[in-house]
Amino acid sequence: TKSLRDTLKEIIPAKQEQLKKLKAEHGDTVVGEVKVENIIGGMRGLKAMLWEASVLDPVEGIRFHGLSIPDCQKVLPAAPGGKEIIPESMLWLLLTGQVPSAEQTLALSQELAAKGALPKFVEDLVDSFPRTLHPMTQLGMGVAALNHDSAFQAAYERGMKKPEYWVHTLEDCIDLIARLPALAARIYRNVYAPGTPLAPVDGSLDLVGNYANMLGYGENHSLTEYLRLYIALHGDHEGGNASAHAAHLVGSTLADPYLSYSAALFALAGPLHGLANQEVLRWQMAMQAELGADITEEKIEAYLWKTLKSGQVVPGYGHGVLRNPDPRFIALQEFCDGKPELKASPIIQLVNQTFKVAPGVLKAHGKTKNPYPNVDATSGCVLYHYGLTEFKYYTVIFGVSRALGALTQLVWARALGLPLERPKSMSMDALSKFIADS
Ligand code: NMX
Ligand code: MLT
Repeated sequence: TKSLRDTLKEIIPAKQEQLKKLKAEHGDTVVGEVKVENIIGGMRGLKAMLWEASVLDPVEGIRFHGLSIPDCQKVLPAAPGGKEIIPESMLWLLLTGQVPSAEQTLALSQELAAKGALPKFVEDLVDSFPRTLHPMTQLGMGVAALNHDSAFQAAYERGMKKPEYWVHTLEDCIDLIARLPALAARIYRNVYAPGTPLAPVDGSLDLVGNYANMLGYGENHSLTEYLRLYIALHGDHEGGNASAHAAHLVGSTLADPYLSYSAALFALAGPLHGLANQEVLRWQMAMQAELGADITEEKIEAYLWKTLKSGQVVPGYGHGVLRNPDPRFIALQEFCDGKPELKASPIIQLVNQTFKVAPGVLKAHGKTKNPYPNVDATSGCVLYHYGLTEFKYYTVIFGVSRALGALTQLVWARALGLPLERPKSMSMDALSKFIADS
């Protein structure tokens, strides 16, 4: 069976040829128009970047190289003894566009485990952080510091040629993905259980098997499976989301993958993006505390209005692209539906009750273009059910995941020789003058 590197070597020339042709034959084809509302509206809807691994349809949701989430659940290999898709098989799909065999997936798990330990200086750095520093800040700083050992940076300093860029980028990306669980678990231990032992990376486990083990949940097979699904599904959401886009922008300067991905993490740490999963739990818990034991749909509706009237967003609802319930939300709900103890969990029931009421309230409120839940509406609440209750940590798990897609893009950006990203900005005066003159 072919290795990941040989598979990539085989497919890269055809993709390079495809790009060359697109540029030469269709470079001046018009794809869309730029309106003033795009310029002042966060570039929403503007088709302005190349992203290979996934495409987000507003109605259907995400497809990874054409495969929907249910397709992926049918064809992507699980961990030995598990049923859910795992980040390794998702990473292989994202990088190559091909479905890996069980053997290829296992080989990737073994490679990641072999490379999973942190350098001592990063352990010391992370151990020096105050416990009160937000886990996402710690994760971003730890990832940036890993660039000490960047193969790409070392090769660049030696004067490598452009065709070699992707090779060293890939090595850094694999090393980074391999080390994320040890880094993320160390942060968890330091913040929430200082002084307790931390399991070493176990060569016989898959990436999430190791992560769960290092978090202290290795015995909980159900949570480990949930984390596998969660991390595989959050891996990529096309290119325009803030974290992926940040990694792409920084990567376009030829900064190494560690620096590029730390930028992604700091974007993910914002409440309108990845931090929403911690905000959802906080909000649902406050709702539970205020409404007491007898929670009815009418009471939830009133609570939703109270949130909106106080000028806050309803966390976990709305989306920059989606105009339907997020299929990742649906997949996580289905995971819960298949498990009686999850179905009976008060927090999951509250998520379900909120889902029944919130779209109607948001429609009546009339502002959000998408009144439906995104993935964050449930992802953290499931963790809470499992006893992983430290909600300030939740976005770190998202951060372990998003590396799959953001780093895949970096490999392809280097293989395709994509240029520095540098859009043109305009001042309001320049815009007004342009409008007056046209
Ligand atoms: N609750 C209340 N108001 C909302 C919501 C919401 N959930 N979603 C959008 N709006 C408002 C939004 O603030 C804006 O108001 P204004 O004109 O006063 O600025 C208006 O509706 C139009 O916004 P949209 O065009 O529908 O949304 P946009 O594309 O700008 O933003 C989000 C998308 C996701 C930032 C937005 O829906 C939101 O803030 N949602 C809550 C936070 C959240 O769940 N984020 C997680 C996204 C997923 N992720 O994992 O990253
Ligand atoms: C994501 O997964 O990145 C979020 O759903 C936000 C987005 O796609 O813009």
